[in-house]
Amino acid sequence: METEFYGFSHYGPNTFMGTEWGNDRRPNPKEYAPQTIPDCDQWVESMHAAGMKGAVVICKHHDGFCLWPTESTDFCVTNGGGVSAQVDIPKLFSEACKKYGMKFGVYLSPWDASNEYYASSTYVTDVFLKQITELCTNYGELFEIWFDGANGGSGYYGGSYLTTRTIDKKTYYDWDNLTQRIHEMQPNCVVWGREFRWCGNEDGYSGKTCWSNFDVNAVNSETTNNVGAEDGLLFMPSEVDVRTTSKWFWTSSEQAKSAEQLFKIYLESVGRNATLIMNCAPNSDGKMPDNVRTSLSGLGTLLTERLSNDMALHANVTAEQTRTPGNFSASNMTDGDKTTYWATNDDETTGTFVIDLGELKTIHYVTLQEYIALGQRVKGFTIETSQDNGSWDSFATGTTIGYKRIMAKNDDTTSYGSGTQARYIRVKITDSKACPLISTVSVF
Ligand code: FUL
Repeated sequence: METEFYGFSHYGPNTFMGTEWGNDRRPNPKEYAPQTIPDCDQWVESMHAAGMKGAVVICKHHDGFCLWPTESTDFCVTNGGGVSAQVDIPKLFSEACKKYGMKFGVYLSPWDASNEYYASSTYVTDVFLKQITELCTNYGELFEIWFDGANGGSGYYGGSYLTTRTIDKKTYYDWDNLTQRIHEMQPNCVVWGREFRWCGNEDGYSGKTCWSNFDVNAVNSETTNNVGAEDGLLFMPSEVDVRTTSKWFWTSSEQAKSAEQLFKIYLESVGRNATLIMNCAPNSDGKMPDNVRTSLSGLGTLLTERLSNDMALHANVTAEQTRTPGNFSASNMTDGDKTTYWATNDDETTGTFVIDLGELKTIHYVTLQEYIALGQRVKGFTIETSQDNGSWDSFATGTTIGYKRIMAKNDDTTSYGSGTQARYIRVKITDSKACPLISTVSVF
């Protein structure tokens, strides 16, 4: 969750065919035909400029084409067109991530439309696990492995160039075993669909109420993924996956979303207790297109201008309740140390604190963070502002906080606006599953 914001690069045969899920036939490996070595350095540089802290590269999409020289199948870069045989995408991409100080992750589609063994157990043990093993051992440390829920069915990938082969997504891959194997190779890598959940849409938002807890019976239900489950037994945070254009793979006519649109997505994902994975699709020249680059760097500028200068850092905070004994004082929320936190006593599930900014300031956002290592607790809160510590105006009302909740005035993410004049900010935790633990309050 602390990684917060990272990228996705959809690139492969689809980039050259102008498709999202291939054509109604098995692609010819020669259709993946880079004429020069793809410029992964420039891809990652573009994502870094947006403020991302990591990036995930597509290594195999649903078409089954492996973008690295693999022993698991011939359907890979070794047999592609152009300079393909010299291209090892995870290698180039991981080197670029290292250069820009970004975490590195891989996407590997479980569903494989081309592999002759798909739907038999041989595929899982001798193809898919082999691919996972190659990616987990040859390219350095991974922070995330992305598996994708799309999986066969009655469309052309399940039908016309393969005989329809349906599998039970829950049991076929033996996820318990695969997850364990991944952790043996990559202890710090989080596993898609196991340790974090898809947010339930591809439009760039998590629920205003967003529990990191999840109900084991609800895994992969689109309706519940956005909100999570207050009493779910799994800690499985929401991850928002979204496109910077309207497609996952590049096509020549694609418009990029504006920096303002991407900023709104950020507020509605990172700002709602989810992580954000934003797709940036390179073109068939192996470059990140200019329009995407412009929006990404514009987003980076907005994040710096609007969310990096914390006016509450080292500000004076007083709380009406403070846990004793121990160091749980209100100043822990503004000390810039995410490992310290303010807490109430065990029997108190509400609490109030006031931040004094020292002078009148123009504020746009108030950010709250729970000390999430001890579980997500808060169910309701209000934020008010005052110029004189006497009369108070409502700023916003919310439900869950979680790892991070960014509140705009009235929780309205649509426009930056002219801000609110305030010296004092009062936060009331109105409901919590257990005594609230707040590690950070920030004001921007
Ligand atoms: C979806 C896939 O079908 C898309 O092609 C894309 O990879 C997206 C991230 O997930 O389920």
